[in-house]
Amino acid sequence: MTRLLAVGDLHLGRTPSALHPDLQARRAELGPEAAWTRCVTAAIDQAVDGVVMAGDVVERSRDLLVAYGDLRQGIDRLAAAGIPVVAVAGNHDTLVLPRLAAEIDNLQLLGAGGSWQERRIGQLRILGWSFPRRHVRRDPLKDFPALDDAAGVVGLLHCDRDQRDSAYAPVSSRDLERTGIAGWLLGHIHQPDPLQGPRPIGYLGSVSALRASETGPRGPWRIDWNGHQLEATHLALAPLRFSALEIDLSDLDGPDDLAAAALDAGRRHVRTLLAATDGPDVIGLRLTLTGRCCFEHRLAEAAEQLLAESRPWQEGPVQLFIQHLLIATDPAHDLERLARQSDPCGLLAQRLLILQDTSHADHARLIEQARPHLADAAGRREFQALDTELDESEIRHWLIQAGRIALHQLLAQKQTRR
Ligand SMILES: [Mn+2]
Repeated sequence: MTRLLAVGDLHLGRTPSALHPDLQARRAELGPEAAWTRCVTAAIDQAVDGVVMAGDVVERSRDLLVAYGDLRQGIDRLAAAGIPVVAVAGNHDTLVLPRLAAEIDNLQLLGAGGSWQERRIGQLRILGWSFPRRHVRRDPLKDFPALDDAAGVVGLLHCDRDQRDSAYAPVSSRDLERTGIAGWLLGHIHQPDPLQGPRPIGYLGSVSALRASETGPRGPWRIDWNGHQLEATHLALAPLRFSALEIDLSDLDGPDDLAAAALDAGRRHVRTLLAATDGPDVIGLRLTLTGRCCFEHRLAEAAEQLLAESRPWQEGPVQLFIQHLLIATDPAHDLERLARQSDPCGLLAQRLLILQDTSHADHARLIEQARPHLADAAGRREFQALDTELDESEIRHWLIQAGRIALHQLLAQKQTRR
């Protein structure tokens, strides 16, 4: 049995963006440095045999002294617990990571200069490759060593998967699989992959949410080797996370109920999270307002006011704030009237009516017009883990949702111009 803690894109030196102004003073407790301290504690508590880091440990090359203190402190604690640290350099820390490794005894850079290098941790052999310069257009797997025995070998690589023309070490999923090793722990893309199954291959993701668009759990992974296969477990220990929630406004009586609905959605979300994990310290809520709203004409103003004036609030051990509000309600009662206009709002309303009516003569044509565009988006790497075969109801759902958001924004522009 061998256990690792695998750390993805850490970006020490980057401050978390999109925080509420009231939380700015706590920025240091919510960023990558705090997440790193928690990684170190987790590694010691879970008695791992080694910590592996998949690159972009540091945000910028001039951040040697920004990162040195925090990284050093953590690595010293790991050294005291007898836990070695192995890292590969990514495109952000190409220059600074080798320098940090030269300064810190217990930090080993793997695959310096872009040549594959192996290091044993417990029963596992870690095979890593580091960025030799900031841009690398050559596929590093072209030089992957021939292995007599691929059992118990784990690949550690910062790379751009399935983006053939990328300047950030392009590799293909097929070639990763073809190596036949026990698993691949990848850095670069901040959205973590599921890493499920007996042979986990994929992105570890950012260790803490660096942008509001990085929604969902963030943290390192515990990797267990039982002598035959790997098992990956996500440890969602980041102090800050962003969560995308939908609020159905159909039962609300007026704009004054909006804040209570947000409060309720946040409370239920925290309850669900705490049932499964410890939960983060702070959650930024990204709320999408849906349903049939009876105060549609006052909704944009109410949402804007809520976003501008609401302050963070406490829900058990978690502090919440509203980071973003998006209106995607169903303006059904207005559509018929709007559709009689010949301006952009009217044209959009006409199409929304057609999309909502599956028996309309033009319905199928609109869906088929959208299919190639949506298929293109669905094929992008962000959605690779998802099913890219779009069925008609999905296309319809996304078109209606996007149409409603656009219509709300058009109507809001008209109102401000008045
Ligand atoms: Mn990167």
